[in-house]
Order: sequence, then structure tokens, then C-alpha cells
Amino acid sequence: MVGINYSDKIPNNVNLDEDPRLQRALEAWQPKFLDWWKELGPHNAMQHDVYLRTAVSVEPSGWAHFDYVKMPEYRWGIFLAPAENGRKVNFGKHKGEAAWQQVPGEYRSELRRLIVTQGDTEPASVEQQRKLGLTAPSLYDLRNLYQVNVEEGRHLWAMVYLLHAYFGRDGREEAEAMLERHAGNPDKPRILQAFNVDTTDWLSFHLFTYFQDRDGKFQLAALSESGFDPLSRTCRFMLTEEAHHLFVGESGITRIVQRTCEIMKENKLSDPSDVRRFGGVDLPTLQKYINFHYSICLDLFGQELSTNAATYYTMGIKGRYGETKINDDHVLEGATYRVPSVQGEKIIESDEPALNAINQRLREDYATDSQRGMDGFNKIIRDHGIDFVLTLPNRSFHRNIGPFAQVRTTPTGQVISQAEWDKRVSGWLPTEADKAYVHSLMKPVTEIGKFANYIAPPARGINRQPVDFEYVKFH
Ligand code: BYC
Repeated sequence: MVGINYSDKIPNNVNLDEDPRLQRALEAWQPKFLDWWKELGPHNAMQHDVYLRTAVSVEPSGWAHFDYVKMPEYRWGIFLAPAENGRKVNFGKHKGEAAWQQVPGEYRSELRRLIVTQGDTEPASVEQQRKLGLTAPSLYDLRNLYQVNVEEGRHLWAMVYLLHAYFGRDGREEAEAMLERHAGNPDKPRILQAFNVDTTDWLSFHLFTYFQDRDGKFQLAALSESGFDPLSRTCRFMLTEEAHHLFVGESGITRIVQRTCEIMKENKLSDPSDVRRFGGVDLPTLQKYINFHYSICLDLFGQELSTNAATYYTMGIKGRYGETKINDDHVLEGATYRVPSVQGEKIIESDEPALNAINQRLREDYATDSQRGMDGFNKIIRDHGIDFVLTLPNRSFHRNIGPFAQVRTTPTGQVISQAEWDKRVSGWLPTEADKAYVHSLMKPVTEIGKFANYIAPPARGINRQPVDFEYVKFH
């Protein structure tokens, strides 16, 4: 077992006590992080006792310890996956060289930029979700929200550690700036657009953890391939935490779909929108929410053709998903990849340099992974004998980044005029009335073992506890 030192002020497995300068710098950042947590972390929740897991080891098996914790006392720390002996740079022009233990001087600004962008999303998501605790559908769900939130806080620590340890003064300044930009702040917004939208209801929360955290999975996986070994090791451990966030999203949507289908069956409803009369999330509304969240997440992968991504790849600092498992030369000079674009009224595909299509490839991998869960939701609907299929909208729909930002298309990918879009958009994206309806369902349920009407209980509890366990104790 690779031990974690919990006797230090900052728990870590990087021998922080052997580097007093770094330790002091991080200990000076720690109270600023806590101030930020108290101000912009979960609203009115600092005194609650929450049944949380904490990392006790970075090995894949058995890293978690579960107990009641007040969130400000959570032991945020620095945990890297174990070093791999003899690890190499596995792609780009340095392929085959020993992985870097220090930042290569000539790649400093690109690496810093990637780490800052990654780091910025973590506190952003906590800020976006800060009011959700007021309307949780159960104690079980509330606990999951808080678990996700504290781990996003830890992911910020992961990036701040890299900035402090490897980027000197600029890194320290970037670490400060992480706590100065805020989700939705017009003067100092978060870097990526999707991290400036408030998550104000639990339908959105489950879609966020399904779609947006999945972007996290794919970006972290691409960064875990990095030739800069400390970044790779940090991201590898973050991915084990990320898996739980994706579970929260997938199981949350599953439970909402399950409940909706039960309502339809119990009440013999054939028109899906009638579910609203019985206080459920009707499938057409769920589809609109899917359209919204999926499309804003597609933007998180950047432009379809990106010279930035080509540069990162050639430098060996950000790879592809599952890089070492891909069967090619891992240099991609002269290789091509199919990339969609718009030509007049049509969406076409053309072969483009694979290096410029690195973002696009990751987006496609993401799309495939997103569809997998959708198939599961549709199976529940089918099994209830309901004639409705949830779909992912076309990659051109409602985009703000890349060539599709210039056009309007239907969810099936037909290019349409702005006038037509204005006429039909209320059938594709949540309207104010849809949002008001969803918000009307958001009544907190705090009784042990009880669940809001629009969501089915989970199949099992957390850490083998029963579903009717007191996952959060209010104070
Ligand atoms: N919003 O060449 P391109 C997570 C900019 S989520 C605003 O394609 P690049 C989490 C771009 O900056 C994972 N701006 O860019 C989930 C560039 O600007 P400049 C987060 C955007 O750099 C849930 C220009 O457009 N991690 O962990 O190849 C909860 C040209 O674009 C956006 C990462 O993102 C946008 N969506 O790709 C908690 C990994 N897209 O140079 C956490 C690190 C593009 O013209 N980041 N632009 O000024 C990256 O790898 C890259 O920055 C991106 C963008 C993939 C995001």
C-alpha cells in the first residue's frame, strides 16, 4: 500500500514534509481555499455531519474510508497514483524518451495553460451546485452531492499542487486566481462556458454529472497520458474519484426515468406529457434537458480542427483517450481523421490531418461513451412497454464553439434558418415554462429513507449501508 500521510496539515503521498518551501506555500494557500469553501461551497451546510468517503490509499482497491465528517473538516490533500517504473513519453515527437519529472522549459506555458483550465473547472462546479442542498430529493442524494463537491475541491488541490510544485511564482499566482474567478461572474467568469451556468435543480444536477463530469473523465484520461509524469499520476488518481461522479449521474437519470415509467404505467398514461399531472419528469422534458446539457458539453472539447491540440499532442503533453492502446505510430505525421463541417446548407465530412483533429476524436469517444448510458435509459422505457426513445442530439445542434456555431440545425442535424430555429426551439430546449415546472418539483425531502416523488430510490445504499440510513445529519 502506498501510504498517505495524514499527520501533516495537508494529507499527502508526495513527501511534502521533505520540501518545506513548497509545504509552506501550500499551507499559506490552504486557509484561502477554506475561506472560499465557506463562502461559495455548499450553501448553509458547513455544520452538517455527512457520511463521506476519504482516500486512505491510492491503490485501486480499498482506498476509501467512510465516516461522518463536517465538510470544512474534510481532509483535502494531494494524492498521486503510484509512479510507474521506467514510464516513457508515449506519443508525439519525444515518443520513447523517459517521461519528464520536471516541466520541460520550452513547454512551460502550454502545460500551465492546460493545468489552469483543468483546475478552473473544479471549483467552478462546486459554485454552480452550491444551492442544490436546499432541495435534495433524499438524504442519500444529498450525501452524494456533497461527496461530489468535496472531491471537486480535492481536484482543485490536485492542480494547485502541480502549479505550486512545478511552476514557481507564476504557478502561485495562478493558484490564487483559481479562487478569484467565479462561475457566472460577469467580470471574472470561469474559463470554459459550460462552467458559468448555474445548476439550480436536481434534474440538471444529474445531467451535469452524467454529461459534464464525463467531459472530465475524457479530458483527465487524455491528460493522464501526458509525458509530464506528475500530471499523469495526478490525473490517474482523479479518475478513480471521477468514476463515482459519473455513477451519481447515470444512476440518478436511471432512477428518474424509472419513476416516470412507473407513473405512466400505474396511471395507464399513453401521452408522455401527462406525467406532469402526477408530479413526474415527463420524457419530452427530459429529452430537452439532454439536448441542452449534451450540446454545451460538446463545446468543452474545443474546435473540431485545433492547432492547439495538435501542438499539445506533438509536444507529448496531452494525448488521446487510451493512447497506449491505440494501434498506430502515436506520432500521426501524415495520418488523417474524418471531421465534420458545414458547407452551405449541408453538413459534410472530410479527411483532415489527424493531428488537427485530436479534439474531435476525443469528442467522438465521448459521444460513444455518452450513448452507452442512453441505451440503458431506453431499455427501462422499453421494458415498461412505453413507446419513446431518448436520443443524443446531432453534434451540430446548439453549438457555440467550432464550425457549427455559425449555423442553426435541428437535433437531427438539418441546417435551418434562424427564423425556423426561433419557431421550433421551444420543442428542443427547455423553455421558461419547462424550467418552472422542474423547479416546482424541487421540494426537499429530509426524512430518513424517503424520496421525492419524481425519483425512484436507488437499488442499494452507499458502502453497504441500507437505503434508509441517515446519510446526512443536520445541525
Ligand atoms: N469555452 O484550439 P481550440 C472537468 C477556446 S471538465 C471557452 O479548440 P483547445 C469537470 C480555446 O481556449 C474537463 N473557450 O482550443 C467536469 C482557444 O482559445 P485561444 C476540463 C473555448 O485549447 C465536471 C480557442 O477557443 N478539462 O474536469 O485545443 C465537474 C480555440 O479553440 C472553449 C479540460 O478542459 C470553450 N468550451 O481546446 C468538474 C482539459 N473551447 O487559444 C470538473 C484542459 C475552446 O484562441 N483543457 N475555447 O485564446 C484543454 O485541453 C483545452 O483548453 C480545451 C480547448 C479542450 C478545453
